[in-house]
Amino acid sequence: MYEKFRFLTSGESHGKCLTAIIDGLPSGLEIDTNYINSELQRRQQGYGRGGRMQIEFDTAEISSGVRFGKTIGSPVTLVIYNKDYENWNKIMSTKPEDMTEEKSFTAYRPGHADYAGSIKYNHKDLRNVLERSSARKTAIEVAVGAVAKLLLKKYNIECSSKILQIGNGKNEIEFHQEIDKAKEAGDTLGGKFEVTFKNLPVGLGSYVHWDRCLDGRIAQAVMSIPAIKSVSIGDGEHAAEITGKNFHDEIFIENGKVVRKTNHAGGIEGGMTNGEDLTVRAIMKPIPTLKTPLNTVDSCTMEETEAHFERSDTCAVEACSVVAESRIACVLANEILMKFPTDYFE
Ligand code: EPS
Repeated sequence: MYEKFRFLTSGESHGKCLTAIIDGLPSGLEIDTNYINSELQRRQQGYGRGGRMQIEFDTAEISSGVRFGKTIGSPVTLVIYNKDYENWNKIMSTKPEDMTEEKSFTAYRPGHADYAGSIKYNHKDLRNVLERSSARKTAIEVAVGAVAKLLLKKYNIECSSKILQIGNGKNEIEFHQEIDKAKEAGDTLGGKFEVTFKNLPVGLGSYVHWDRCLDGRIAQAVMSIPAIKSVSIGDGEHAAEITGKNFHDEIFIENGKVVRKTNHAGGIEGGMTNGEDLTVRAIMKPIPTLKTPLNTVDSCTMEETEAHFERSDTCAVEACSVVAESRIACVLANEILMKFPTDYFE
């Protein structure tokens, strides 16, 4: 299927850099690097983040597709250099003569990609799986998402997110208490968040084919963020308990305009935007790298052992909500460019 806004990323967690190539941007779009970098800072923050965030200060370099602050219609390349690479350059070297076993590990970490990834790609050293499966790659996705958000701003579309739950905590004070408790116990926490997009035009997505349904596309984009285990639209997570009379958003007319008094549908009916706010909720599982290691098996000895631990976040739900905003922004940027095709902005 032909997509308008496409991108690919590359880069390992402790490699030299993370890179993205974005294709399909019209020319004349102003690219505000301060905005991209402020989004990258948002992703680095949040109570419960770990040691890596003390090392990195993510900023994006634009190396193609932009001239004098505006896109020129050619692919846009973004690069984020990993500051931590200076501590890993021998271990992550691309040269065969630098081969080392330093930082190799062979005990599968439960909850991570290690077990299936090592079988799939035939790796003995699980470092080869960890490096790309790490959530570090979400940094470059947030940079791409910032560009998508700049495009959406041209159409007055705005987005935000909020944390709904962390552990058993339901407000900011409780979030901090829950995270402190987990950290002290050498444990980790997940949580639930909500992303909202406002001012979307009616009719993004379609009901005509399963793969054009916008809710399906959003679910795929959010579910594939590392550690996400559940995605719902509007009040979808409660739809089993609510009757039809109370669930569906009745339609009224006010000053000649179609209006709703509720938004249980989360802005999507029939796989299309209906003009109401798009609301997406997602649940992140607890970070699977634990200071108090989980039981596992060593892939070399095939004996039971404890999982490998280097360092980790206690909780990264706030960062994850920024990643989800970015992924959804990319889906919507694509839909906007399909609905309102243009090669340039004046
Ligand atoms: C992350 C960088 C990683 C992890 C984290 C996300 O850095 P490092 O492995 O050097 O500590 O902190 O990734 C995970 C916890 C994970 O399970 O993938 C980042 O930049 O967000």
